[in-house]
Amino acid sequence: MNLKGQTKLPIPAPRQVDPEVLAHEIVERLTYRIGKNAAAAKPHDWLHAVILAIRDRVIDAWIISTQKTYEEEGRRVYYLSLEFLIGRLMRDAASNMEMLDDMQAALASLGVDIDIIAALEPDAALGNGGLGRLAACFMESMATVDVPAYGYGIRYVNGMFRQEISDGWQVELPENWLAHGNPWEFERREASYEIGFGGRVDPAEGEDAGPHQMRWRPAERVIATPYDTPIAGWRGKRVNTLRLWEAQPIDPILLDKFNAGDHLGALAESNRAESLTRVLYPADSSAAGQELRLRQEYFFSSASLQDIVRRHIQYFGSILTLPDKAAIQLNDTHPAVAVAELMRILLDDHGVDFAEAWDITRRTFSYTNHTLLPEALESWPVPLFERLLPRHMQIVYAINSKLLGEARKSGQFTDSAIGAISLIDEGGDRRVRMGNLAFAGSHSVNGVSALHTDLMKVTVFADLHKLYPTRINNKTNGVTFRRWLMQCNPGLTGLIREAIGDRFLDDPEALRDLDAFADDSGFQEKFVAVKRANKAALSDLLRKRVNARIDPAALFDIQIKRIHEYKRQLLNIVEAVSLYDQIRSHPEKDWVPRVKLFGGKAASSYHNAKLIIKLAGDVARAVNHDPAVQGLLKLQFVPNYNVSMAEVMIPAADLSEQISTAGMEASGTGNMKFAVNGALTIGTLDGANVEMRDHVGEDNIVIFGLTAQEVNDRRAQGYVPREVIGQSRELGQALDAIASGVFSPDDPDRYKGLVQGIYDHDWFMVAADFDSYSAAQRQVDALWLDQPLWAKKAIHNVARMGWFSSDRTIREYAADIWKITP
Ligand code: B1N
Ligand code: IMP
Repeated sequence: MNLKGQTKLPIPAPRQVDPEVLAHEIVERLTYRIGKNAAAAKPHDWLHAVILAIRDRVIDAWIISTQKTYEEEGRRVYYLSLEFLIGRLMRDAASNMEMLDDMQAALASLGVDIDIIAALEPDAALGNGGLGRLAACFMESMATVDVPAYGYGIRYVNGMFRQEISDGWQVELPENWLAHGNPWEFERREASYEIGFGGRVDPAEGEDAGPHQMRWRPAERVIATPYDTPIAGWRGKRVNTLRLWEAQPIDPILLDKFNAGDHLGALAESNRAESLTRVLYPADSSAAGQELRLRQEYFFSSASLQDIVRRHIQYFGSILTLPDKAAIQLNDTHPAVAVAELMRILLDDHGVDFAEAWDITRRTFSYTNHTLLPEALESWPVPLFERLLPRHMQIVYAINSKLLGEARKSGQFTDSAIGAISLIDEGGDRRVRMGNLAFAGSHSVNGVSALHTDLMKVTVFADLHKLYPTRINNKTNGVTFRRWLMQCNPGLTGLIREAIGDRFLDDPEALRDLDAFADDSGFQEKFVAVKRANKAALSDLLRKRVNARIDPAALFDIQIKRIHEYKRQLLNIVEAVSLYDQIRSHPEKDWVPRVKLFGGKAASSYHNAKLIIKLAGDVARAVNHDPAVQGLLKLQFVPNYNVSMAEVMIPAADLSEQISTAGMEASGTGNMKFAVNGALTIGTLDGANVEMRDHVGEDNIVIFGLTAQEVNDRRAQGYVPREVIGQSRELGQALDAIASGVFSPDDPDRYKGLVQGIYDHDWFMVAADFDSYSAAQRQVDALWLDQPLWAKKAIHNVARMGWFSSDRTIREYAADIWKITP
């Protein structure tokens, strides 16, 4: 069927937006869609009705965008990601459709407080942290800069777990974000596909079957059904689709078994299918490694590719032109099996010969690498891969033979270098290397910050880079300023508009004009007042949530991100302990009142990360209640850090902690959100911090610690942390206090092992960077005492962060990788 003719169908007329019309529409939705009148409506009903009213506007624009995409017949982008960390959508959609103020007024006229109902919307938390949130920022930016794009992922029933803190320890609880239904999504049963697992492979029958053509007969099959969510860009210019797959059984119930009395057996297949998309793996920066994870990866990659190929053939007739019309971006290696899946579709379903199939595949895919941490590089045991995906295993071997043939022919590689290029890791148990598969199967391989990209070329991908020297390129991450400035910080946004007008709303680089106000004392005062109001709001929230009393006048020093040893929350806590000692020893000094806030989740199986959370709580208890500290230092661990919490904490920060061991944080994106909201950064020269320093200027950021090169050199020379600790009295005292149970009298040995690790190997260089970090913190204190100077530097940060908009990042992807001009 050719659908081109359909594009001439009439499109809906634009709707009016004013408070009166909106109020009417809300009440109408409440009545006829939810079945309640205003008197009976509960807050959740109002939320639902409001979302439906916004959604109608979004749908109008969605239909127009979709038609435009079909008419233009240009290349589309497919962003494949196992994670989309979206957060709430109501304010985002209303603001992007330019109806937020009118909606607020409409609700007020109905006696409903928009803030109260907005807070009821659950976070769509289908991601762990930075990687998933980046995918969400990219979706919004692609719509904003008018790139026709689809996001493809999994509709997890249980996304990121809810974190509770019980007796100081992290407890993980399931979060049911779909409990009240999801008004943003549309089930599309007509676009379902079958996904196979296991079974056997036979040679294809028929006379014209080629030598590479096979027939895979899976032993097990499930159905993938999509749910579509519209994603609106700024000013509703374009609305793209996020398509998330749900697994369903082929037969919901086996009636023969049921009738024979085997009630559990009758539902076994159904449960097995549904468990595929039940939960998000809560691992950040580490490979999950279980069979269910590989099943999830193949499930969503196969469904997405079948959908992409189906759409392409429907409109363009032949699969051979796929690369001209489709650019598929792999968000890390989680969807890398898609490379083998497209090869299978080309070879087996369409009889394309191997060389041409490989050419089509490589022209279609591109791959983004997000980490160099060895524990995060995905690889699958060959026996598991072969059992689950026997046909794909054959294809991986065939690709490998071609790849290694090319490497040999080039004559520039030793046997060990050939081993590093291979798709199969032959050391120990044999494993399929997903990074090498993604690299080989793509025409572009990008890193996410300049430093990270440089390191890719000399570490994991050194040999592949030598073989294909033009393939690696950099695309420094960015964040969407709609959510991370305009929505989360209306006070600052209003102040900026007053000062420099509205141009920055459409072009974040126009924030530059604010540089002229950095020295203006009148503007500084207003700027400080906005920050102060945001701090008071956070302080109120923390009083309600965790009964914390924090003074908005103090310096708010915030570290929020996943808990990971390389991110060095431990360095921050140890420094706090040392500061605690110093305040007690020298109460007469001019100490700056500081509140240290921590937040973030630990992977369920990550012992040290959980221990670090407990330590933060233990130190907080001791410090916060010690009268000798006179309220000069407070610590607070904020439970269940998520996107919505980030939206309150980031605008309230004075100081942003970005203190990873240099060379280990691929980019960071939290760092960017803080700076554009007027926090100063204390950080290492890691990830995108390096480029942030270049943009904001080295006077406006506090850099400390070893560089990536120095970290490397120190390790190569044989780093002895015990010697370093011996030379730093402050560090030694702080570590010994922690190790000896000063903060854990109920269990004095609790932190022995953790501290011992620092003495023995200190892989993350906490000791090596401690003195430099501590000195940097005292530099921060001194600066705080000069409030106008602090304000000036903070304003420069806001003014100079425009380049870190994800719109810029997406334009670079479009121009250099996808080759499309929006
Ligand atoms: O991706 C972010 C970067 O800003 C961060 O620096 C980086 O750490 C993060 C396995 C990951 N890298 N790898 C992951 C996530 C889930 C998983 O199962 C690895 N996350 C990052 C965006 O570029
Ligand atoms: P970063 O690791 O500080 O760069 O964090 C990147 C971004 O990911 C943050 O700004 C948040 O938007 C998001 N993020 C990080 N950790 C979490 C988490 O535990 N829950 C929800 N969002 C997170």
